[in-house]
Amino acid sequence: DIKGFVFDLDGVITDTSVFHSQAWHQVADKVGAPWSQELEDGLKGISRMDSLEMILKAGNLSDKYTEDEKVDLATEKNTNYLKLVDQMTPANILPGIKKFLDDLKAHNYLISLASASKNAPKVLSKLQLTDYFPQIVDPQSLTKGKPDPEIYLKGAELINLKPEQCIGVEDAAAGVEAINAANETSIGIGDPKILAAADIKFNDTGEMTLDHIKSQMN
Ligand code: G16
Ligand code: MG
Repeated sequence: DIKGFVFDLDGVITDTSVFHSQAWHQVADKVGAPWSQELEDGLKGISRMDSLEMILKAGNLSDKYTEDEKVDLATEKNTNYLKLVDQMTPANILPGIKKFLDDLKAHNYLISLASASKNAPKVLSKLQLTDYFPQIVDPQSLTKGKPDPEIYLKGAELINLKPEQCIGVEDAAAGVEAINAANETSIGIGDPKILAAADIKFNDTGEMTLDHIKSQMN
């Protein structure tokens, strides 16, 4: 029986993925790496340093920068990103999410957050959703990023559930892969072609209700 939900943040609770892309795009232009929709999609759910590495690789620039210079570039991206986050309000919560979280609470489901973002607590606070997520996986405690299952296993552990008792909710292919590898039930929100591996698929957050989930389970 499902007893809890482990949530991704960016692209599920709110659309910070647009801000991440914008902030990285500025860095890509600066270093002269080519930007594409494919690269943009591939960065979703990927940690900050891994994202930078993907961008540099796309421009064959990986060897051009020292580790220190790479840290500086990643810091620059984060500065760009935080300027955008600072303008966020509860109006940036994606459609249906507030009601879905209220329904989960009303039905006593446990909730945790499995975001790769070190800025997740700040984003939740801007959205005034902090109280819904008493358990947040600390991305600094991870040894591997998505698609490794580690973050989703920790998300279940934080709410004292077995992975099989949890549903993981994602917008990124790497994240769905992580949920499946953790042995949780996966919900993929977005382009069904990109999220083909998800157990349950919705085109957007507004479609995600407890009833719709139940009707798609087995
Ligand atoms: C998010 C984004 C990624 C971002 C990562 C790290 O993951 O989707 O694009 O690179 O967090 O974010 P930060 O630089 O703020 O630490 P998720 O797991 O919330 O989708
Ligand atoms: Mg995401």
